[in-house]
Amino acid sequence: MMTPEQNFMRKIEAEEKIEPKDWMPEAYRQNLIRQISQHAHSEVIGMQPEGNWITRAPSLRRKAVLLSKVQDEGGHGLYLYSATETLGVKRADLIAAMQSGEAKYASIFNYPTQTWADIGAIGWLVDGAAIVNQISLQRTSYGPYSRAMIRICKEESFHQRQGYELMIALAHGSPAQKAMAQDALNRFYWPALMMFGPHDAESAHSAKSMTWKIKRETNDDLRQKFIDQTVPQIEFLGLVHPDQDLKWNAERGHYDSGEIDWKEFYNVINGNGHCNRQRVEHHIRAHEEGAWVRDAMTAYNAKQRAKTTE
Ligand code: FAQ
Repeated sequence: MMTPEQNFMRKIEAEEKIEPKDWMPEAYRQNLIRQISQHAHSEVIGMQPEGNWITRAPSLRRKAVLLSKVQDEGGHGLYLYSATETLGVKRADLIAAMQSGEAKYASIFNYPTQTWADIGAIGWLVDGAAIVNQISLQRTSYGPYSRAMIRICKEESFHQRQGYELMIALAHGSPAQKAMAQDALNRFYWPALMMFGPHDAESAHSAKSMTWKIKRETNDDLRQKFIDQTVPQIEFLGLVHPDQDLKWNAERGHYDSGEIDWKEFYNVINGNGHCNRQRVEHHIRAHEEGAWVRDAMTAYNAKQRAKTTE
């Protein structure tokens, strides 16, 4: 007879998904709540940098594409909050933890979007980095998270393509447009590498998350994939690679990279990036302005329940 713990590890080893009603170690549950809720917060906060450009998109086509992309990100946040709620927590508590600064969201969304080219760079590099990570997470051991990732990746690949297509238009446009594309690449390249988190040796949660198959590949391995795939994309655009130390390493079969500015990374994740305060304040304001919608839904649900129990 197996103990619940042994049965849990048997399922993990056999690549069977863990479902909400299955027994799971408390630390597994807590680690999932932490990661999935932070992922949800990232999707929702991630609407702000691009939302900033919806009213200023240069054509109706670009505006429709951007509007639709930003709406998708909101939808991803909702699936991910629902996936987190299957672990026995309330969405309102998760949101309160993000608003108080107790729970993090991806560092990248604390950088400002200064020009229209930044919208291209975000789709190409930020969604591109998110996909590399999320493809791997499609095989995560927790069923609801894994299924959410499959759908989200389909939408993210459209996001990545629209961003790259925008960059092609700028990079092959006038000299001023090409310069704008280069500037956006220079500003977003390093923060995109930071999205994969600290080096494996510094990553507090990785070892446990890999054993439990919450994460399937390490921070450094995923970052390397992204670095390697981005080099030919930069070449195709005819832009200059922002990493002066980048070199092909034939022995490893990968590019060697310059070092990330970890001081900047920790500064941003600890709340002191360029836009941290602005992002959270905006979220709180929008949340408060939407209180009447939540109140109306609660009242409606109470009325419906009263009707069915009459
Ligand atoms: N930013 O021990 P680790 C998107 C924190 S989706 C902020 O390595 P872990 C779509 C980490 O949370 C982007 N914090 O942690 C989109 C932990 O803090 P804690 C979001 C970071 O969990 C596109 C501490 O540092 N994607 O972009 C970051 O094993 C465009 C120690 O780190 C996901 O969330 C960071 N970059 O590995 C939307 C994917 N890195 O909790 C709109 C799912 C680390 O102890 C527009 N998440 N930290 O206080 C993951 O894969 C993992 O959670 C990692 C971090 C890889 C992010």
